Amino acid sequence: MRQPYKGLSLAILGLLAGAVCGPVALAASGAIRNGTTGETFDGLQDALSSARDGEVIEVSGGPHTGNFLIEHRVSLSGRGQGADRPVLDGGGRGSVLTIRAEGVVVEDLEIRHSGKGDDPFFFFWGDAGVSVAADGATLKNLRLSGNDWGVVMLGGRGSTIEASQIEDNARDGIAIFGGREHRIVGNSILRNETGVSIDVLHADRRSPFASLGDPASVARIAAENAKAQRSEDLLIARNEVRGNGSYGISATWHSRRLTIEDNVVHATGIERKHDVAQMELMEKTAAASLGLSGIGVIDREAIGSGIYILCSTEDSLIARNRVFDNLGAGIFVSGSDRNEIRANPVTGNANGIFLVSSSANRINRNTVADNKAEGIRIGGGNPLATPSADNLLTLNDMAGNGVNAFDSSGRRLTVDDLSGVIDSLPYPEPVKQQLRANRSVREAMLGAMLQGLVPASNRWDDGGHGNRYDDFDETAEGFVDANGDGVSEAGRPIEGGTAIDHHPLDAATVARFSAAP
Ligand SMILES: [Ca+2]
Ligand SMILES: [Ca+2]
Repeated sequence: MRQPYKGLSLAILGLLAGAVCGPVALAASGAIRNGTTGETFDGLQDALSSARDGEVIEVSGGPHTGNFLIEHRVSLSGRGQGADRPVLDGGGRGSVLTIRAEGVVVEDLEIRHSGKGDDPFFFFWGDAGVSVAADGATLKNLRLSGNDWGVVMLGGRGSTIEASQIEDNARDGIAIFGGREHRIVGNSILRNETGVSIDVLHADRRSPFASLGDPASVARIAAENAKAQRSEDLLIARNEVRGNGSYGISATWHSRRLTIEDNVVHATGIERKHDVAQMELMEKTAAASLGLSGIGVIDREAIGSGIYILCSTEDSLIARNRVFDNLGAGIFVSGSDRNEIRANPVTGNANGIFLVSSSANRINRNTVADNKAEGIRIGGGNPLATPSADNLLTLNDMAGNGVNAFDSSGRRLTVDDLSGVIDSLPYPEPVKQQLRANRSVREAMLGAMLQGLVPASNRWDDGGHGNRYDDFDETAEGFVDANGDGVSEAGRPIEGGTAIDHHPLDAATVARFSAAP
């Protein structure tokens, strides 16, 4: 009769054993602790949810797997062993850490393995290691890798990302949408799609690009663009930005008053390759929606550039960045006005500094050397692009470039210059064949287009001082300095058009001016 109870006793013993094991399990998860109150937690989310403003949540051990949300003004601090930081792991789903409260600090953690969006067109923001939609966040000494996006910042003001490693994320390392006064300082940002991207914030959580397939949406897109919050007053400084796929640092869509300074930007498009298939898919889809041929949605000349500012990025400073050995240009400026590009050493890129359809920029004191094609180039391959105007270039030191200086803005185009763009014109194929075959047809049909292409001019000197060209700084090369002041009385024509530097400098003179504060 007592036999059945024996089994029951064993079961109870088992339960008791489980209970005895309890404190052991708690000890392991005592890895999560409210450092302010001393309370320990089994789960990180419990600790974050119960914390009050001003408290510190300490994390060790791990990996802690899940999606974590911070809705209070707390600090989340990793307590690692030596150089190993405790790990938050998204388990391949969602954003790993989401910040929705002001003044949050996250430090000394590794954050990895977010979900990966299957949207091939980048229309949605997708999942991130850290997603911030709040003011005044501080992220420091983090390692973010293997996420879809490293950090996504949606709006907000006054957040800082510093001293962190942001590596090998599928999309951008740090993506800022409509941010104000954020500081991105002293990070290493390696082998992401783009290292740091700065863009506008649209209200409906995606690029309005996504709805281009719907013709009725065009007006809505325009309205959204007008409402969208641009990025302003950001500081991107002292980062190493290496080996990212498309661009090292990019800024677009009316971003303004950015300061991009003292960064080292190299091996863009080389350590990680730009995803050509992805680009063509995206381009085709966008173009089909717009009824275009699909050529030129993405500017191929800019791919692999170290620093790329485009689409009305204005009133910004790009200074003292070391930009070298990038697949594309060192610094590419497209459709962007009133920026200052100053004192950057730009070496060993395809082009050094490249401007397309950009006006009233100041480009001075840059050292532009050993770039394969042009050192400083104004005007791209597309003859239909609006010429750049009123840029001022002074005290730049150009040496060892394929062509030191090039400026096609002042050239008046002929009908034959347009031969190369016939493919992209919105005409039926038989008309294009006529255009290709018959000059008088080209004259008749493209003449009006030419009338609209007014040449422009840029200043390659300020009336007293121009730039130094190593192929025009000695008497044998045409440099004439009768009064010995280091400034040539003979001007140097700039290849590609009609521009002239009226006051070229010799090497000693440009060095002396550039050394001045
Ligand atoms: Ca020389
Ligand atoms: Ca002189």
